[in-house]
Amino acid sequence: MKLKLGIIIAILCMAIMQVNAQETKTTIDTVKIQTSAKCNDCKERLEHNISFEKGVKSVELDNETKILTVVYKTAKTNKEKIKIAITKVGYDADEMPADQKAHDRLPACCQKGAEPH
Ligand SMILES: [Cu+2]
Repeated sequence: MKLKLGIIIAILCMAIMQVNAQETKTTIDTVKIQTSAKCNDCKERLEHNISFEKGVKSVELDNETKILTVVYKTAKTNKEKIKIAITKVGYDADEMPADQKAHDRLPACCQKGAEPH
């Protein structure tokens, strides 16, 4: 009887450990990154490009603040990588300046000196 109970406890412990292991694998985090987006085209461009980044689950740019909210899997990517991806689309990401070549390829109205529209 004692042995049976021991086995049941052991199985339960293993099951709990397995659940924990799965949780750490799929931990989801959210970051908010200030971008230099100007208009709705910028919003679409950023959301479209960043949504294809590895580990990114959802992307949304706030039209008022131009803050990009990114939900991502911590095992696949991190805030630094997401910011680099934003700079490669041609926009500033927090303190990280836009990739100059990518920025210069943007339509003039979407570049940093442009008036918001
Ligand atoms: Cu734009």
